[in-house]
Amino acid sequence: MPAVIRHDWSREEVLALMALPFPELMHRAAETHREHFDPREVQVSTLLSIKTGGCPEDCAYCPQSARFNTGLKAHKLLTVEEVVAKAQQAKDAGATRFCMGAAWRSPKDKDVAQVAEMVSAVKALGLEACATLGMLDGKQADTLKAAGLDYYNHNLDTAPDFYGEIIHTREYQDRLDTLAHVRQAGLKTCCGGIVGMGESREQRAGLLQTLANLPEHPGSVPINRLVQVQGTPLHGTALLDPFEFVRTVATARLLMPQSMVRLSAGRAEMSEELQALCFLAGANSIFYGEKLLTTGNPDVEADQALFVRLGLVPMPVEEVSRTVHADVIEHAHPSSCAA
Ligand code: SAM
Ligand code: DTB
Ligand code: SF4
Repeated sequence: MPAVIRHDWSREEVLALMALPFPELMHRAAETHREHFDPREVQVSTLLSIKTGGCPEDCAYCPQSARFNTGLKAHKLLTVEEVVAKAQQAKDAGATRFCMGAAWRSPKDKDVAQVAEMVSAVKALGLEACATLGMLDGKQADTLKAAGLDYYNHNLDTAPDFYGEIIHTREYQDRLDTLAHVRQAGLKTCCGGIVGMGESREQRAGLLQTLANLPEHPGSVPINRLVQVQGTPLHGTALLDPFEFVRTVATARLLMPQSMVRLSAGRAEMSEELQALCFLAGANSIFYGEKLLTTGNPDVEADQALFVRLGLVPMPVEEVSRTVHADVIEHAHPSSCAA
C-alpha cells in the first residue's frame, strides 16, 4: 500500500501520538516501519570530522564551539587523501554511507570546492556521500550536487520555541533557508535534531511537527540524544527518561513513514536494550564506527555483535536509494491523526 504522506500535522496531533500508551505507540510504529521497510535492515553510515573545532557559533550542546572550553584540539581541513583513506576504512568495515562534517558556520566557496573533490573521491569508492558544513547558499549546494553528493545534513536541532535557548548566532529561518537551497539543488536532505537538552515533551513534538511539515520529508531523520560534554553550557542537563527518547523515535517513524530514522548521537551511553527498543520503534539507521565527530560511539565489534544478537543486517546501498526514491501520495487533508 502506498504511503500517505502528510505535511500538515498540528502540534496537538503529534502530542496525542507521543502520549499514547507505550505498547500502542510501539505497535503502531512497528507496523508503519514494516509497511515501508524490511525491519531487519539497518542502514550504516560512518562519520568523519574533516574540519574540527574553532567554530564561531554558540550552539550550547556543541564541543566544537570556540566559545566554550572543552579541551578539544582544533584541526584544519583534512586533505582529500586523508579523507579517502578514512572512507576506504569505513567501507571495509561495512559502512555504505560516509558523512563528512565540518565545524563551520557556513563554508567559503573555496572550502566548498575542496569538499567537492572529497565528495567525488568518496563516490568513486562506491559509497553514498553526505556532508554537513553549516549554512549553504544555492550556488554552493549546486556545486556539491555536481560533485556527486547524495545527502546534505543540516539539522533543525529543536522546536522553534526552544531554539532561542540553545543557539543565538543564527536564526531558525536560516536553517530552513539552507534546507530549501539543498532541496532546490536536487540533493536529498538529512535533517533531524537533538533531544535531552532540557526541552519539554511539547517541544519535542514541535521539532517532529516542523520536520514532518517541511515541503518534503527529509530522506534521513537523525534523532540525536544529547552527548553531554564538559565545558559546554548543556553539560549537567537533567537526563531524559529513556522511554521518552523511544517515544520520540516512534513518533518520528509515524510522521515520516518513508524516511530513514537514524538512531544518532548518544548510542555510546545507551544500553543495548534501549537501542533494541529504538529499532522496534522504527529506527533503521545508525552511525557506525568508533567516533562520531569528536565524541565516542560504540565499537564496531560491539555493533556487529548486537546486529547478530538482534538478527539485524546492514541495508544494501541499492535499497537505500529505492526506499528514498519511492513514489508517495501527497495527502493534504487526512481525517484522522493515526498514521
Ligand atoms: N557545523 C555544522 C552545523 O552545525 O550545521 C555541521 C556540524 S554540527 C556538529 C552537526 C550536528 O551535530 C548539529 O546540528 C547537532 O545536531 C549535532 N551535535 C553536535 N553536538 C552534539 C552533541 N553534543 N550531542 C548531540 N548532537 C550533537
Ligand atoms: C547528526 O545529526 N549527528 C551527527 C551528524 N549529524 C553530523 C553529529 C553528532 C555529533 C555528536 C558530538 C560530536 O561527536 O562532536
Ligand atoms: Fe559550530 Fe556546528 Fe558546533 Fe554549532 S553545531 S558550534 S555550527 S560545529
